Amino acid sequence: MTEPKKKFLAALEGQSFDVPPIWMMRQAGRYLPEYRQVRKEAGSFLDLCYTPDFAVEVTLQPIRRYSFDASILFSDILVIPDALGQDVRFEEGIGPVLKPVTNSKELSALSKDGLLEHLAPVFETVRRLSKELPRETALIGFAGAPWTVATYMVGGRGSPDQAAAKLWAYRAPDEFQVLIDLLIEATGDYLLAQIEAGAEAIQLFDTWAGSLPPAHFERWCVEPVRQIRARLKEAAPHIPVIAFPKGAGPAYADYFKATGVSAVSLDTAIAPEWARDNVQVLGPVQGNLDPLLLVAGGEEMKTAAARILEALGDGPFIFNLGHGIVPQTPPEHVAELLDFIRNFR
Ligand code: 1CP
Repeated sequence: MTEPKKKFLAALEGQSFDVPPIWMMRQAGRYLPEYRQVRKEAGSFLDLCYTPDFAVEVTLQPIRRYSFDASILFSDILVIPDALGQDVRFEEGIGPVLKPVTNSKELSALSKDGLLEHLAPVFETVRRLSKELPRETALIGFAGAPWTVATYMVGGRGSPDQAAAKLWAYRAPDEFQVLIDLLIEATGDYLLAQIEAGAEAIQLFDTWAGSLPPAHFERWCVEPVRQIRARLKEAAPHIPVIAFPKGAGPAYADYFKATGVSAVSLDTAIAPEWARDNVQVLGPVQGNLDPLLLVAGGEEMKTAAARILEALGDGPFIFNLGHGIVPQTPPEHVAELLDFIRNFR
């Protein structure tokens, strides 16, 4: 007898449900006391990512608490620069700190030789998760999209305007293209290895997609994701790919068509009715409650969740946030929201 299709994967194939599948970006993390405990034990953040015992445990924590329909591998988008040979650290209270790559010479010091060996613990984590997860829970692998990863590699840390990467891309596009091409290849290798280890769907995070003007958005966000998607489609045609071009605004629709991804994840600023009429007509969508409404909880959160469910619930849809859960989120608000969604119809 064949097992019934997991709800999250069925939604990505176009099915609709009375109660949509639910997961949340950053569903593992500092808002959970049990995460903070393991994080302390692990020492550094990268040690947490590269130690399968710890990474498996923190991936499973939100599944145990909330029975989400999908779990996302615990890792970070910045393991790629780390594996390429860039110096990457995570500092308490600051976030990621990288030794910036700012010219061709520094760029040529990076190499994808040994990438998969370096990332072997991540694949081990995926293998273990695919055995340990409840049978109805799907396993999502992920990576950062090339543009977003490049903003950290060039800027050396998160920045409000991504100025360092933008200036390089504007002043010397052919040089910057070399970095993006390296990331397209490395990311493709990395994701195919996650799929081989048991990832059942892939999400590409392009957190800083919204900072580029249209022609540059096409070159640095759409085209790299299109190439990665095409390679995965060729090598692993049955694996759905979700893209999160945060801040893309009205370009969400063209982005969906041009990249050929299976679904898009909507950010908080997108009106759900607009998304129904312009994006969901193209395929499944995921989103998009403001993570700060989850912090606030109560009626304001429920009203916003209801509007999303009313607008998008009749088509292929996955309930999620418009960006990741923030550390000050009360865990009981997550339970309150799930209860609301699961009893909405
Ligand atoms: O101290 C800690 O515990 C570190 C906090 C943390 C966590 C929990 C970081 C550092 N990364 C992660 C895990 C993570 N990051 C996951 C897996 C967990 C899950 O989703 O449940 C994922 C998918 C990411 C993706 C990620 N990392 C993105 C894209 C999504 C997004 O949130 O926009 C980005 C931009 C990063 C970089 C990064 N890593 C960590 C931080 C604090 C940041 C953001 C820095 C900034 O604001 O610029």
